[in-house]
Amino acid sequence: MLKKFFILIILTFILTGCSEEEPILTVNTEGKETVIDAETIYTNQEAITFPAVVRSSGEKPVETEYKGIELSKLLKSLDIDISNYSKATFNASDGYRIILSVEEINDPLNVYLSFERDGQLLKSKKQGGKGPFQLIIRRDPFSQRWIKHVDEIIIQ
Ligand SMILES: Nc1nc2c(c(=O)[nH]1)N[C@H]1C(S)=C(S)[C@@H](COP(=O)(O)O)O[C@H]1N2
Ligand SMILES: [Mo]
Repeated sequence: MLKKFFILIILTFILTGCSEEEPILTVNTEGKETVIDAETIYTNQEAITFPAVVRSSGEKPVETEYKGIELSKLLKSLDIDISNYSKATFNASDGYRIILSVEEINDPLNVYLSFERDGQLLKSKKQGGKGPFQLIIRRDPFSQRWIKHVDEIIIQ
């Protein structure tokens, strides 16, 4: 009886330790906040796969396949019109931040919100990954602006 009780306690600890919060992304336009849940992103009709070369510091370049949604199309699918704004600030959970111009975001086949790499969902920072969402800028080959763990977009 006591043994079962201890096993239960240990299991509870393991399970709460492994449980991850559901990934979300918020988009802010003039104080109006849109919260996008993971399902909306994972099941988006505009998601495509595309090749990219990943250059991580201290490692050889690796050819990979990402799955993601072109950011301009994601915003359109959410009825967020950015045409009257000039820039977007992307914030990551580790404090990293980048700014892109609206022109750059609207530049075709360039800026993607990715959630999968080589068929695997991107892992969170806590799980040792670069996700759950990573911005991929295909025309930025050195990837400094491929912001990992992006969780907030502010349109200004
Ligand atoms: N959130 C976040 N994204 C980031 C960074 C970071 O420190 N934090 N570093 C950038 C830089 S300088 C590079 S070169 C790429 C590569 O990161 P990696 O070495 O993990 O592949 O991520 C970019 N995106
Ligand atoms: Mo870097």
